[in-house]
Amino acid sequence: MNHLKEIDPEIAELISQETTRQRDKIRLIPSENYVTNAVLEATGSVLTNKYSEGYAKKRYYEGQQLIDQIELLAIRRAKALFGSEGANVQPYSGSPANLAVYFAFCRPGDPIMGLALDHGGHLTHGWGVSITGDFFTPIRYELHPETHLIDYDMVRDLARKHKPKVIVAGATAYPRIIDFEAFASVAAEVGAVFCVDMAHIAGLVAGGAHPSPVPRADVVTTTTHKSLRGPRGGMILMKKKHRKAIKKAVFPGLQGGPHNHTTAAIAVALKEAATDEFKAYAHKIVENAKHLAASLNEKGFNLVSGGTDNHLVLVDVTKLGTTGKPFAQALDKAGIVCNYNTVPFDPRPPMDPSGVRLGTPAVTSRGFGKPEIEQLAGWMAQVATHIDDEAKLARVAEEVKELCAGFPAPGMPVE
Ligand code: DSN
Repeated sequence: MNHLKEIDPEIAELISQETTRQRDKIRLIPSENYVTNAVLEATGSVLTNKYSEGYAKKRYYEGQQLIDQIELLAIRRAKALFGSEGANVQPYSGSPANLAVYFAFCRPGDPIMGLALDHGGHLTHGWGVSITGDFFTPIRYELHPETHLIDYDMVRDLARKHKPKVIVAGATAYPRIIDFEAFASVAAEVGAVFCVDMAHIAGLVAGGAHPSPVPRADVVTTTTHKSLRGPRGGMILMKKKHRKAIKKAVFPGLQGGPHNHTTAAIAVALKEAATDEFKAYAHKIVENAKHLAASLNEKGFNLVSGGTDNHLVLVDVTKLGTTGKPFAQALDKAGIVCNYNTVPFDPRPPMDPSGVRLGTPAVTSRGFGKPEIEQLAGWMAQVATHIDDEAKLARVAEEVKELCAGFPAPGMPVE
């Protein structure tokens, strides 16, 4: 970063400190990861200089000889990796991708159905403060109060009653496999477009570590930077019959020029995700999450739904005598970064809910396995009993740093 250091030493210094933070801490936010140097290089390339509104062979600017090839390559790779009939790689991220789907199939005020945010859904699945819950009429299904699994009876009942135009399956804090078949049959019965937001699990789907929604869904949205381990961006996969509607909704419906540096980096990530190495990585993410769940269970942590089938673990920490926010803050001081999160039927407010959300994509990228996960669970138990003990938290942070030094993460300079 020699040029940056010279032109803007303040920003250079902040990036350098963030690099150190990512290198020295255990990052457990389930939606974060470490991209490879190849993805970083494509993201930081001259492609950022180019405008290319439109789609390949039909642009509103000249000079697209190479941009077209890049976008077509990304589309081909997305279709091949996920087995989809169509792919749009222009959405700026997951939220615009979801909005584009609603825009493609709904008019303002139409009913759209998704998992309630406080039960593990996403803002853009129709939560009130989001444009998706304001411009459309949200119908929210929830988890079952005892099992904390998606209440498929509720999904069917609500769908029959409200006839949503779009039914969304997908979550940001749901540790179990989603029954796409069940959703597809409800959507078919009520004539809804079936959309799966697979942002969290895209890498698992790519690597065969989670059932794919692609064969059953009309459209599948995703971010590209979570378990898929690409740059910050979005994609929509679709059945052939929906290709035109999605195309129109993304551009000119919702966005201007695509971010070509991101498109190129998505193409790189998709190439990486098609390798046997990535398949092993995807399975290891799940193995590590299951092991983390089992280790935390042993130490008396209370896990939502009792465990996990995917990359994340949701923990209700109130039985440990704390709440989500102070526990997450203490963990951060101990070098373990997660986010506080509501648990199903949470009586506490979102700014200090009952739980924390933990995910294994990033630690798996740096090569953690069983022993490191056990060590991690041990540290988390120590933090739970020493939340206000600054010296203890600092000691754990030193130990965490030492462990991390032995597991260099992709894209991180090694000291
Ligand atoms: N904000 C993301 C997450 O952390 O789950 C979802 O978009």
